[in-house]
Amino acid sequence: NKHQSFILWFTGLSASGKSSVANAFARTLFDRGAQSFVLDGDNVRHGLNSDLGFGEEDRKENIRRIGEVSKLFVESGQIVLTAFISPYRADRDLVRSLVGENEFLEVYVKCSVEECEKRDPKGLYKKARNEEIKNFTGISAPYEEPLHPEIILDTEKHSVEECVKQLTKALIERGLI
Ligand code: GGZ
Repeated sequence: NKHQSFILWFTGLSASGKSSVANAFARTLFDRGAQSFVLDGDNVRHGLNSDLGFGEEDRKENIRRIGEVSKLFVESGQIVLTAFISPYRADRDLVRSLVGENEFLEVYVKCSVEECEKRDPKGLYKKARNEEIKNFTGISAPYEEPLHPEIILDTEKHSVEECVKQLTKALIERGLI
């Protein structure tokens, strides 16, 4: 077993680029012969967690369940890439404690609210400003920046391809891939 299994926990604002980088990185891992799986809003919030909304308690439960599912994936030998806002530090730390220090890498996908709002690919920031959507992260709900993330990817300064290269380098340095 040449590859270790671990969780790359992407965290950041809506439209910061979490899913884009995670999916591009999954491709890179595949090319290197490593199995990985991406968990994001599209395959989790619409299925397993379709009963949950965006209040503080529901977000907490969202992350708790994703943490437990990720743990199962790690036990099955996969590299798991999770792409959720996960705005609360305590919730991210809970997942970290669930799987153990060596199997959890927090990846802060850094991008200012201003830039995310400019991108606004789904028009959600606009709706949040109009109060059509309540509790929107960065506008009317908090985002707690990671204090000591293993990796920081600045998508405001760097392209998705550049971020994938930085991620690859960081994991090689750690002997994880
Ligand atoms: C934040 C929301 C909200 C609110 C709907 N706040 O850009 P997207 O659309 O595709 O990603 C966002 C996604 C966030 O779900 P997560 O499971 O990642 O959030 S958390 O970790 O905080 O539980 C956005 C959409 O859902 N969305 N309403 N109020 N994002």
